[in-house]
Amino acid sequence: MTRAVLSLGSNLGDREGHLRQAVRVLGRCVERASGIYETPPWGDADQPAYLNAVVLVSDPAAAPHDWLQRARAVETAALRVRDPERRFGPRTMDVDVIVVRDADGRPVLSADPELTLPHPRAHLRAFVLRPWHDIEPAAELPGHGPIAALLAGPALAADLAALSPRPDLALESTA
Ligand code: PH2
Ligand code: MG
Ligand code: MG
Repeated sequence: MTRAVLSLGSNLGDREGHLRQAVRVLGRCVERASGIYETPPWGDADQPAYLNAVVLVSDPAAAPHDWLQRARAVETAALRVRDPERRFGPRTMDVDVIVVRDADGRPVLSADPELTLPHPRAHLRAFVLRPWHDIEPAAELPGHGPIAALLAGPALAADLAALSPRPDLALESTA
């Protein structure tokens, strides 16, 4: 049994459709889904704005690495093409594994370069922490403390101010 926090992002094509498809592909694993935010591109300014959201997932049968497999399956379903020249470049769908917790709620730590846990840049990314905080306000990012404290700190203030909630969009389909 593991639980994971996954960050979803899209900045090419039908961005909302890609996020909703991600939730469909993840299926019954999805316990909670955040609202959608419009966010300026981080890390590589020369690309369109993103839609970002976060989902909490769990599966009695999933080992930590299974979440990476599933993240890639979601990206493949959105026909993502990887550009090796642009690590932080545009993409139809990006699913990042932010944290994984074991059956007792303890965070899984991993230095595997394929799946580093917790995600090594999560503490720098308002577009991850803000939607995550909306659905799990007491969460902690191992090594960095409560995400509420990270969001209240000066380092993220400018990025947070640049996020716009998109209440006109919804991650979970009622159709
Ligand atoms: N993902 C990236 C690079 N930059 N910027 C925003 N706002 N949102 C993202 O999801 C994002 C990004 C590569 O993973
Ligand atoms: Mg990413
Ligand atoms: Mg990624």
